[in-house]
Amino acid sequence: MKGTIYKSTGSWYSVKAEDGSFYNARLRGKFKNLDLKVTNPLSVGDFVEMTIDPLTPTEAVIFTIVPRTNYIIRRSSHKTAFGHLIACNIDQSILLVTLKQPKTSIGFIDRFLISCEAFRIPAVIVFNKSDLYNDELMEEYLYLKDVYTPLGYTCILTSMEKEDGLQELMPLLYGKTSVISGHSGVGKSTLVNKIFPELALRTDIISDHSQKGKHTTTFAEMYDLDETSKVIDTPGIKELGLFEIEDNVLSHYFPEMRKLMGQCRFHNCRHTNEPGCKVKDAVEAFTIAPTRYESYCSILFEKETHR
Ligand SMILES: Nc1nc2c(ncn2[C@@H]2O[C@H](COP(=O)(O)OP(=O)(O)OP(=O)(O)O)[C@@H](O)[C@H]2O)c(=O)[nH]1
Ligand SMILES: [Mg+2]
Ligand SMILES: [Zn+2]
Repeated sequence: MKGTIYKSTGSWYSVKAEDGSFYNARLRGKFKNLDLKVTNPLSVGDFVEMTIDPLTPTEAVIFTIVPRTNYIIRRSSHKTAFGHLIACNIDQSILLVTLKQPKTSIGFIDRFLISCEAFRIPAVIVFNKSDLYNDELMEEYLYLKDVYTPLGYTCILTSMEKEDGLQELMPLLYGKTSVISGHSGVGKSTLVNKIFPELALRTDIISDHSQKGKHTTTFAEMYDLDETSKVIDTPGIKELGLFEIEDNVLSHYFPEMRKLMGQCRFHNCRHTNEPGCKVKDAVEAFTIAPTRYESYCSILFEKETHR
């Protein structure tokens, strides 16, 4: 029987079968993740094949993972050479950020967007907690919106507290599987609770956590909005290590640099000190945002020191 993983809590998976019923499932025997070095062999969003245990009809055994179209992965916190799968087979990434309580860094936003570009996952940036923004932070939001919108990332300003901005976000969720990511405490679960008011129980649980960054959510979980729309709540990301991105392709994951591909004097230009570099020209002309170029350089140099 075919199924989709809705939740994973270590070695047990909650799987929704084709017929709509949920099973507690385990993986059969030892299961190696073919080409990925990851700490978890399966994640939310994985399509699997399973057999139902005739003795315990609510339990199933997974024996096949259908090849993934994409995945979001972060570096494992305890085994740094390994990744941890957050979600698979997704259509859209909703990156929830805040300019206050806690503040999301621009470097983090850019790293996250690069990993979305690498898998061609469209990304939406939701700036939450607008109720806490003063004039200066509102200006910062408007600046960032001007930076990211032309690159193809829709920016939305929300306040879950005031229920502002949801009317802009909701239409983007229909007909897709969306994963909601971001640092701990930015309001991911609060958003999921607004989308699914019937999960009121969960609201109760998290409403106590008035402080930031407590890592309230510990496992990713998927919810059905309707037949064709799914939303995945995920645990807060501390640090986003990038995987498998070579120096010479890094700029391809910056849409504004990708546009200039092949125009530099040297075909293997790294866009740092080379003469005749169109990317640097664009940075000087402010057609590439300085913050974006800074992110590019910091990732490039960080990769060098890791060698
Ligand atoms: N002022 C304000 N607080 C908010 C807003 N949205 C969420 N919060 C609060 O922020 C805190 C953290 O929210 P959560 O939804 O638990 O955050 P999370 O992103 O799920 O965090 P993790 O599960 O730890 O990754 C809670 O106290 C929320 O009530 C908002 O728009 N404005
Ligand atoms: Mg949460
Ligand atoms: Zn160049």
